[in-house]
Amino acid sequence: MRVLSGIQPSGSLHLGNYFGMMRRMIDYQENSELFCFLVNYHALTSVFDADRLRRQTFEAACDFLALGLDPDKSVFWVQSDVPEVTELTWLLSNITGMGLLERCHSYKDKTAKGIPASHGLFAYPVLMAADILLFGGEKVPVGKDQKQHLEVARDIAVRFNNVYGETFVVPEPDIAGDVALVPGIDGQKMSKSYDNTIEIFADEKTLRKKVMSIKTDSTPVDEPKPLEGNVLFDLYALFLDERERETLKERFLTPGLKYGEVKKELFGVIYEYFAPYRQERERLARDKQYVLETMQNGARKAREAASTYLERARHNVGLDYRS
Ligand code: AQP
Repeated sequence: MRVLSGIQPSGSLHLGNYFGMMRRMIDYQENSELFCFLVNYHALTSVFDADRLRRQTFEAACDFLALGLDPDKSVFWVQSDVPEVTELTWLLSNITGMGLLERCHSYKDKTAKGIPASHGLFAYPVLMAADILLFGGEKVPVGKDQKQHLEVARDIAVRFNNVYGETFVVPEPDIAGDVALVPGIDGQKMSKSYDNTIEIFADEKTLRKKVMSIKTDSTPVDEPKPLEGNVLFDLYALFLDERERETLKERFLTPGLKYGEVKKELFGVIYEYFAPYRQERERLARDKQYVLETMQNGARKAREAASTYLERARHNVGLDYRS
């Protein structure tokens, strides 16, 4: 089974990225053919500072490797190292109806948040479809926020196959129920562009500050706390197994619980959870050459896999006029 997914180096990677996608991807490498990539072309829709994009791309590579992505067991690369994806985007664009893209809520959400309403942002789901179809991705682990984009990718694959004959694998989304949408510290979806994230590798001081500023309701201490829409509860639960979650539920429902104390506790839990990876993260950040070589090797493998699907697509649409 070919499992494939990408992540934008549009800012520091956060708990939403980790639980929605990264951790699950790393688990998949044990028993699947894993294709994982950093989508820096996508990040161009919201990052307009070249140095920042370079730095964040490198840092995202360090994050993934430190957390356990094994470049020998998987194909791990930077999107722009396989520029064929932009050619496929064009082929797909011509069979993608405007209505399909106009329905995408991510475009509306992002422009409402001040991200420029560019053609790139509007066409984002077509590039994402190309990312998946170019490598024959069968299963795509994503957070719930990407569900609609996955449906668009499926629609595009089906339509292309109908118009030009069997060309692409139709991908299946893989969305884990319990971590489907991780809230940010303000209660909206945790997102790099909403400035509401808890970063995976934040330093101790920043992490503490972020956790202490998680939005809570004003229920008096001596009353049971609501669980529905409780950001503090939802974030804490990410780090617990089922039994521990039940215990946390009981604590919230028992009068006397102080949000401030739970926040301090949660800070410790998050810090400890990622502590084993911190040293490796720091080592990788210093070993730029190793990281860059790793990404280069990954790009070579990805390019090889891409050629099968791109050649087939070029042939099926009739670009190979010499044949
Ligand atoms: N809050 C979230 N909960 C669950 N999953 C999430 N993901 C992102 N945020 C959450 C999942 O992480 C993967 C990579 O996401 P991405 O960086 O490619 O794009 P995104 O979904 O748009 O993430 P951000 O942080 O919101 O980035 P910006 O702000 O730059 O657009 C995806 O599988 C996503 O579902």
